Amino acid sequence: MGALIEKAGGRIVTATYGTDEHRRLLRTLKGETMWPPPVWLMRQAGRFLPEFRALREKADFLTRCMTPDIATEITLQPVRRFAMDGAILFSDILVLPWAMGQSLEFVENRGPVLGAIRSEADLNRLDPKRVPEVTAPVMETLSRLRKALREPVGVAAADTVTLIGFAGAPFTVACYMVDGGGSREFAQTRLMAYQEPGLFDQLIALLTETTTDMLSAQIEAGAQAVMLFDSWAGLLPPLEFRRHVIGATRQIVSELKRRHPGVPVIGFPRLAGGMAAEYARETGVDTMALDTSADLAAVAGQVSPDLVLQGNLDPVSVLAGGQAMLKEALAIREAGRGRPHVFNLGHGVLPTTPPEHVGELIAAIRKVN
Ligand code: 1CP
Repeated sequence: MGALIEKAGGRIVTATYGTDEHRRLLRTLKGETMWPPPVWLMRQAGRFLPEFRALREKADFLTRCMTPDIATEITLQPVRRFAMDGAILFSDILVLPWAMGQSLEFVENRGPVLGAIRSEADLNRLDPKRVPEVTAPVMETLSRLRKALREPVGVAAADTVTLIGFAGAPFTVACYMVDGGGSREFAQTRLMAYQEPGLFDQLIALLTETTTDMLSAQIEAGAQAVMLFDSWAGLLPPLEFRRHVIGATRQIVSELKRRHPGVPVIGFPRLAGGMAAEYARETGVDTMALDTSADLAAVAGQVSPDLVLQGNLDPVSVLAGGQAMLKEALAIREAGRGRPHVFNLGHGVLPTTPPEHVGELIAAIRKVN
């Protein structure tokens, strides 16, 4: 098969695949090697599309996450346009602490602001038992999405798009919970890990357990794969990295595997650098997502040939577009040839990225040669 079809203003947006070839992302996440590789983009939902900005006027961020009609629509927007191989749930890593009762507000041009956790009393005020009820709308969104993706969605054919659930990994979520918002250094969080290791361990343990349960609920609601975003993993030195990144991730993955054998788990230890190979070996993730700084070919030489790699085009190159983007993108695609690889960015797509650049990128990745 493999005949290219043209839709959406004459651009090549997808390819038709024989029956054994559909669900390319799910099959790759389970370890198969595909050429060309499946493709989706981190943070593809709710960021760069004009049709998202229109919805943004309608409700604040948390309301958008918690309203199944809106969250379903935002998740499907990039699929409708580009037939992405994956649809990532529109939600946020901070929904979990908010669901446990931590105050959270998304402030325009500033980002999230949380009531910082600094003491055992603060920690004890969190209530993990509230999570299933508060996050019920997210699970409803996932079941609607799973149903919607059984039919054609825009230029995507029926039953070809893999639905991805996600959570923040414990260390990264703890960063926002302790520092009380975004930061470059998350100094308060790292100080707590050194000065009050007992308290910090309690926080990580709470997040490990609640994240496992929430991801498990996402799988039960229809997610076909789940991803753990550890965006700030690279801030930790090796000993702390082993404890709070590798240790926590390993616990989550092993429990998910026990409850849902066969459901792929993607880990993203951003800026892990020299610790990435150990993360790959020790956590049990099926796929390791690489950030922009990693050399995909070099990492491929350091990890098991069965480990799926995902990534890792610089999001700024997609903002730039043109030959610069295509050259980088095709070099990364080539570096993944002959092994299971999911083409993606090394971090989230930037909000100001022109949608046409994304269209050109997807077409180039899907071109068979
Ligand atoms: O103003 C708005 O409309 C809110 C912007 C926004 C959006 C669209 C936030 C606030 N979160 C999201 C969605 C989101 N966040 C998704 C949805 C699906 C997708 O398109 O991928 C996902 C997977 C996330 C994950 C997320 N949130 C991460 C991990 C990935 C990464 O980019 O490193 C992190 C660190 C966050 C925290 C967060 N939420 C929102 C913002 C602005 C931030 C970053 C805060 C900071 O550190 O400055």
